[in-house]
Formats: sequence, C-alpha cells, structure tokens
Amino acid sequence: MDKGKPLIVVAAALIDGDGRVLVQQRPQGKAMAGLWEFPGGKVEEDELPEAALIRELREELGIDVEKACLAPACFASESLGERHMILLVYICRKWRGIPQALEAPAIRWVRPLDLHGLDMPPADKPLIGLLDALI
Ligand code: 523
Repeated sequence: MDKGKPLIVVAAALIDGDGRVLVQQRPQGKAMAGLWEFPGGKVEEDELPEAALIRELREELGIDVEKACLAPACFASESLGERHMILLVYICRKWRGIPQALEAPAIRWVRPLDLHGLDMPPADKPLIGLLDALI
C-alpha cells in the first residue's frame, strides 16, 4: 500500500535544573489519548523542524525557546496505520517562562528513571534510555 509522504513530528525533552524531564498527557479524542509524551507536534508544510517545535512549545506550554537551545537527540519511526511517522526529538535545557498545561490535561516533571514506568507512545521510548545516560 502506498502510504505517501511520512508525517514529520517533532518533540522536546525539557530538562530542568534538578535533572527532571517534562512529559504531558495526550488529550481525550486524540490518538493515543492518556499516554504521556514529550511535548511537540506535527511539522507544517514550509516549516523547519526547529521552528515547528518552538511554535508547539509556545502553544502547548506557553514557553519561549531559542533555536540555539534545541539540541538534536534522537529520532524514531513508527507506522500510524494509514501513514508512517518520523519523530525528531530534541533536548532543551533553557527556555523563558514557566511551562503550563495549556492544551494537555496534565503535565508532570519526572526523573528519567521514572519514565520507564509511564505509558508513553512507542516513538518516544528510544529517548528514555538516552536520558538515563545524559542526565
Ligand atoms: N506523537 C508521538 N509522540 C510525541 C508527539 C508530540 C506526537 O508519538 N511526543 C505522535 C502522535 C500523533 C502524531 O505524532 O500520532 C501527531 O501528534 P499530535 O497529534 O500531538 O500533533 P499536533 O498537535 O500537531 O496535532 P493536531 O492537534 O491534530 O494538529
């Protein structure tokens, strides 16, 4: 079956001064509702991945991030059923503002080790082991 162009999605692991990572819960009505994900979303046509992530972090959490503060960390690919998805994940340790759950039902700051116990989308999982080593 021709799945067409893959969907490009970006996400960020925001790491605070205590080495905790922010995850947000996917809203009811969306795919994978209730799972805890690294914040982010789809890259629009004519958008660079970093610009998409900066936009999503402003919309979802109300924070401002500079491109220079987004460090590419890993990628993952998954089949969403009718489409393939490529998830690009960045690490970010510096932003302006205090993250708030503007779109998600909840956000949480968790230690990397505690990510193993959370239900997360399959594409987010490769980052968990990486964060254990990085933080
Ligand atoms: N993922 C995913 N992990 C992850 C994100 C941000 C997204 O696996 N950390 C998947 C979930 C969806 C697809 O990527 O299958 C698009 O994410 P979504 O729905 O959060 O993207 P938005 O916010 O751009 O979607 P709309 O609100 O529908 O525009």
